[in-house]
Amino acid sequence: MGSTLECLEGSNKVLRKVLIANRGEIAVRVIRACREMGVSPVAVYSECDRTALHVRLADEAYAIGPSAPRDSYLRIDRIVDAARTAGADAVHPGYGFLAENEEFAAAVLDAGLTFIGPTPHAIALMGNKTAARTAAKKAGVPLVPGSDEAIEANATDARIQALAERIGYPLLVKAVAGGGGKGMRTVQGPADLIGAVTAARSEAGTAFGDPAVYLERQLLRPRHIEIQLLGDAHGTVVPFVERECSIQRRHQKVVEETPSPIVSSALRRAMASAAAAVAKSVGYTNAGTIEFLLDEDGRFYFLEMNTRLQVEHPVTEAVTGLDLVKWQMRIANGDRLDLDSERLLAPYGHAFECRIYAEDPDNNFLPSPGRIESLRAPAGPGIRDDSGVEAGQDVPIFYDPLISKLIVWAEDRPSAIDRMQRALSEYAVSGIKTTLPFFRWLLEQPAFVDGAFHTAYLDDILRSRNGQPFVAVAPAIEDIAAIAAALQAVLSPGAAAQTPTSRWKAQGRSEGLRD
Ligand code: MV4
Repeated sequence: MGSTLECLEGSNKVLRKVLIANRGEIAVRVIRACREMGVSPVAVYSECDRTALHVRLADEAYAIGPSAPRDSYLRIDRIVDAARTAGADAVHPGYGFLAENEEFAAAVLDAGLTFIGPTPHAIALMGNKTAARTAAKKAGVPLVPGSDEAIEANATDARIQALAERIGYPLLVKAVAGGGGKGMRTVQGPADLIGAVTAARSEAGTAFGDPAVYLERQLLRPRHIEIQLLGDAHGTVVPFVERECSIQRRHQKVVEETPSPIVSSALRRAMASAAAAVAKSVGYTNAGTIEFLLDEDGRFYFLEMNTRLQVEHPVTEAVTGLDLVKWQMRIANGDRLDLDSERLLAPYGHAFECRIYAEDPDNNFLPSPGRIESLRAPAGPGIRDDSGVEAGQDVPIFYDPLISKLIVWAEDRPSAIDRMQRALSEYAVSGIKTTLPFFRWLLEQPAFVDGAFHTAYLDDILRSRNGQPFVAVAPAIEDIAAIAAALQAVLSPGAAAQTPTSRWKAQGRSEGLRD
């Protein structure tokens, strides 16, 4: 503990106390990094979070308002006040909430504190998707054909039609202030163009307070592959091995892995240097991610940049052995990135992350908030469970219902799939519905096992299943199976323990006997 603190004190700034402007698993994740560095973590919390894990793990905690995000975790004034009151030196934003809000980063700096993230300028620049495309183009990185600027607010229909003809169909109307698929529309041909632009503008105006949209040719069945990077305050940018994030449901990532099953080391190097070139061209500092689309011919295109630590950062940590949150703090402290760049591009083994949600997969993934009655997380070799909740606690209705991120590492992809299946079978949660049964099913799908998927794969396969349940047997049958398994365990213990002779018996054990 002491040695790291000395290291932090050795450079131009000192981080002794860090306020974490977030909740849930990411607040816990940052608190853990603080602890290991001898830095005192300070929590903030909303009304419903007053007894949350992140509050109990911190050294101090400040109430910042009612449960609705806009009244607490989005209140820049209250969070900055809490940081001042606590005497914090720095603020870590986590992801979501204010993490990519340039006004928040600026307010933290104006209060004389260090923001553990990029500059307000970099956040604003990359938050504007056409400005980000311009930066990528200048850096010599391939772009999907599209408009260089937002469509002018007063553009005539004929002008929009002409722009679209030049780009080609099918195309996408995207919000300039958007990202993550919000305010995006598909256009198959000229007939739906003007309607889509009008609808997208209105959606973007409501969602982002900025109605500006632009056009991009739509790639069909692309993969989503992203490059993590770090930039220090001395001009060094280091890119990492890619993350494969094509398994998404309605624009929400569901499973991430690294390395990608289809990226060669030559392609990895090309994508990594493209990502680093974009970051360098804007003087990027701290952790960021460049998203690419990869088409069926293996060509990649710049999509957008995320100016934050991402949810899926642990898979990168698993195959590189680095702690990205600690590096964020060192960078904010003014330290130099003295990392071996070869090591960052040479993944050791393979890692997956499953985002386990309090949602009912048998009811169209409807959120399932409520009290967690019991919870047993998997453990053992190669397992990491980044969770923000505990048994006896409530999953609030106010926030993203993520319960935990289950990360596994193993020496190769097939073993990592085996290990994830083992971990999922150990995971037992009662009191709320979770997406665990869905993941147990997904990890058995041939396309998943073969790595033969793209960004539309999961939505397509879910649609084709037509709402069939993910748990193979009905609850009444499960109970009978559990009783049968228990009877067998009592009457012939050796046989029961050693030979799960059928699928229903194994099911009976895992579903019925878990409490
Ligand atoms: C695209 C695309 C195809 N072509 N852009 C969706 C979220 C936002 N980040 C951008 N997105 C897409 N942009 C072009 N020119 C397909 C998607 C897309 C997608 C991208 C990444 C991961 C999942 C996706 C699911 C559907 C569509």
